[in-house]
Amino acid sequence: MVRVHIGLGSNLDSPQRQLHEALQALAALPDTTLAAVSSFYTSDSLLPGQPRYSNAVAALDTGLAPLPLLDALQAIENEQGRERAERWGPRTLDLDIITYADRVIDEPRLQVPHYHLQARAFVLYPLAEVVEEGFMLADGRSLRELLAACPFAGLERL
Ligand code: PH2
Ligand code: MG
Ligand code: MG
Repeated sequence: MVRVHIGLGSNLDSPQRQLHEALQALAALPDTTLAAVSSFYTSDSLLPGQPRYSNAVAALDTGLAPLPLLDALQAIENEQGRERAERWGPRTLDLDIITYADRVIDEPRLQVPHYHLQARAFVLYPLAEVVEEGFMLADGRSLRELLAACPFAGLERL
C-alpha cells in the first residue's frame, strides 16, 4: 500500500454533493482505504466566465498502480457525468492524482506531482491539511515553501 493524494474539483451540478459522492466512490475503490479528507474550499475558476469551483484533497492508501488508479478515477468522473467535450471546460467532477507515494511520473497520460501545483491555492491549502508537518513533494520541493509563495487570497474555506 502506498499513500497518494487526490485533488477533487467540481463546478457543475451541485459541486459539494459531487465531492461527497466522489469521496464515497474513492473509499469504495478496490484495495484502497480513504485515510483523510481536507475541508472543502470554494474559489473562482481559473478560467473566467465559469461557475465557482468547490475543491478538496483526499489522502488514500492504495495498492493500485498509478495507471490503474488513473483509470479508476476517470471511471468515477464518468459515473458522475463528466463530459470531456472541451479541455478545461466546466465539469461535474475532476479527480487529479496530486502525489503518488514518492514517485515522479512523467508519462503522456499522467504527470505527478500534478503540474501547476505551485500556482493552485485550491490544491496546496487542502493538501496541507492532510499531510504531516514538513511534507516534501517527490521532486524535492517543500509544501511549506510552496504555500509561502501562493497566497490564500480568493480561497474560501467552507
Ligand atoms: N480546475 C480547473 C480550472 N480551474 N479553478 C478552480 N478554482 N478549481 C479547480 O479545480 C479548477 C479551476 C481545471 O482542472
Ligand atoms: Mg484539474
Ligand atoms: Mg483532471
